[in-house]
Amino acid sequence: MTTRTHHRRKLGFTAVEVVVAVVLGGLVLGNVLMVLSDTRERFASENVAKDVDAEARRSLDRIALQIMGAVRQQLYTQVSAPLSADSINYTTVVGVQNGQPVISELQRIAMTGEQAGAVSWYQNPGQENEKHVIWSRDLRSFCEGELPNGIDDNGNGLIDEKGLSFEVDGPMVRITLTIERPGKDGKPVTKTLETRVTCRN
Ligand SMILES: [Ca+2]
Ligand SMILES: [Ca+2]
Repeated sequence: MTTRTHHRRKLGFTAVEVVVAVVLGGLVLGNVLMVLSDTRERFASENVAKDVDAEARRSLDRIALQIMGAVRQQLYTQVSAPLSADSINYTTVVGVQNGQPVISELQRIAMTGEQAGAVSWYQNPGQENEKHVIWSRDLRSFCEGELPNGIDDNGNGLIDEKGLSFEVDGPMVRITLTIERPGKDGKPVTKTLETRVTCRN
């Protein structure tokens, strides 16, 4: 065997090695990219779930705080189970003057909007000096698992309750809220929260 043939054989072997290495490298890289893309998709859908969760909590806390500060005798929405209302009118105590509580202007928290519902807060609703702030834009039209059919589909004791519902029982108000956003895969991501608060004033 001459030195040249040996050299050529050596080169040929190296070329096979290179091809194998390239193929293997490609496979490894492909797997790494696949794992990365899976992870990214998982993070993205986890993020939507987290955002929906956070929005539901923030909205419910905001509503609950308002109702807790409401004046019991001036809770103008009195709907009891199995019925519920998608809005509530109330006043709050905003201070004390000469030993007497100072009552706020009329306020309202309501589900508004056509397709995608919104949680709206109003001061002086329907008046010239009305103030309107949207607290959330991702309200589901009906509570999770509920259909407009005259029965309590989701078994929570309320019939056909909306994405935002208030049920008043004396000084206690039960607030239910369902936030929904489309997920990365197109399927809706939904969060339903419920709380019961008592008007303090
Ligand atoms: Ca129900
Ligand atoms: Ca129903």
